[in-house]
Amino acid sequence: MLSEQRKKEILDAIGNAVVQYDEDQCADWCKTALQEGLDAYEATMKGLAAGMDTVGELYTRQEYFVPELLLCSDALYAGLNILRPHIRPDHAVSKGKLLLGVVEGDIHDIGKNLVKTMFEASGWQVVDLGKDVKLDRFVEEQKKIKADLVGLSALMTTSMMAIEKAVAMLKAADPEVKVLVGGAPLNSEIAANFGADGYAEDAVSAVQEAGRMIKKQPV
Ligand code: B1M
Repeated sequence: MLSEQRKKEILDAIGNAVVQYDEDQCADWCKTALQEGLDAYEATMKGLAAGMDTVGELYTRQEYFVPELLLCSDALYAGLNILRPHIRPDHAVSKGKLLLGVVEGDIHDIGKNLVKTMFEASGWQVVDLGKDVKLDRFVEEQKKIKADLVGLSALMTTSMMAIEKAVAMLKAADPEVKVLVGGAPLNSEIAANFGADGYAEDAVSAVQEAGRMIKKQPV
């Protein structure tokens, strides 16, 4: 049984490897996490994503710049590739088909990829349109594949305005469509004002919210 102290040591080491953009260290510590029985999702969120939060602070303080952010992202992905196959599905949630993407003007896709990972781990089929996705592409794809949910992600206060447009376009094409939105600048109030049917602040709650949305349970 892993002690709390050892767990913290491993999570801190994973986070530090992201901050120091050390891909090898990050992958090695993620392997150690698995070998020592740490939950893969906990290692992802409290190790990799926590490290990326620190990176964001360094960027805000102008100690890191875009090149460092990219290197830190590479380190995060080196760890995520190790952990992803071990993220356990949550059998309690409903399965369905999700059309997912980051809206136009926004190339941040780490959070969207974590959302995708959690949905897939939970048995959903995910059609991933990627990042910086033109809004009419969401509408066209949804017409073709008729997903149970459309998931829109935005990481910037500027790009999140595209979410409101996308929701309106999707609803104009099909008033029955259900749209789930998320990303750091959003909250449930903004999501509701944008006309979205659901909002989630992280990848796990996104799957739970999706389950609720497709079962049409009351909020
Ligand atoms: Co940039 N960036 N970045 N960046 N970047 C932010 C977002 C920023 C907050 C940094 C800052 O100023 N402190 C800032 C936005 C400011 C704002 O608008 N409020 C910013 C900026 C300004 C920029 C550029 C404009 C910089 C420049 O070029 N001068 C540029 C943007 C270019 C563009 O998009 N057009 C830019 C570029 C980049 C990189 C490419 C270098 C890199 C992204 C690499 C990549 O994604 N492949 C990058 C990074 C890494 C960041 C920070 C440091 C980290 C983002 C991240 O990955 N977080 C970020 C600062 C920060 O967030 N602290 C910053 C970790 C991730 C796990 O969390 O994405 O929030 P997150 O996802 C969560 C939830 O939000 C939620 O679940 C996820 C998992 O739990 N979620 C959903 C997300 N989508 C969801 C969808 C759902 C449900 C939940 O349903 C569908």
